[in-house]
Amino acid sequence: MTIACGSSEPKTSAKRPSSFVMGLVAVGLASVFAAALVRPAEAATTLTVSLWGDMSASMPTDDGIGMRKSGKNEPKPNMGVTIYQHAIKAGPVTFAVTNHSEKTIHEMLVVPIKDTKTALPYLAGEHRLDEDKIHSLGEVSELDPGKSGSLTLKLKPGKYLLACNAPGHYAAGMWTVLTVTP
Ligand SMILES: [Cu+2]
Repeated sequence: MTIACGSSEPKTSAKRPSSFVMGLVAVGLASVFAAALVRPAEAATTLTVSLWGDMSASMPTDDGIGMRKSGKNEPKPNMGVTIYQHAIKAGPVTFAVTNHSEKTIHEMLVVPIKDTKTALPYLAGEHRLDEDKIHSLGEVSELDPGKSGSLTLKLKPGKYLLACNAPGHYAAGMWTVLTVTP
């Protein structure tokens, strides 16, 4: 008993300062990590965007949001916009866009949308979205095959349509939806 007490006492007294030091180190590390985490959040998020596909004879013409008669609202894989992150944090976003088609010029518009069911203003005669009414925030326009371009926007939380508005391309399924979280 006595021996156990005697031997445990120095241990306890030695523990106090060391755990205090450990605590300080932990607080120090935490603030270093906090600082490291805050900075990238303030820098622009980079979103890689791939535009792909070429026109074909059997191009569907009702694949835009809310346009397909079947009610199904997934783009068919004739041409498309592919992103590798479907949800990102609000703030500055750099869209790094590459046209991976073989022979077709594509572009990318960024359009705020309320939901993914409502059809957007569409010029049926011109086979494209009505850019006077959709309020695109910006675009990477007319990329030749193999070319890249970029666009940086400050995005608020919400849903955004990334679409190509070359005639026929949106209706052929050339769009995707990006969610921006608070
Ligand atoms: Cu296109």
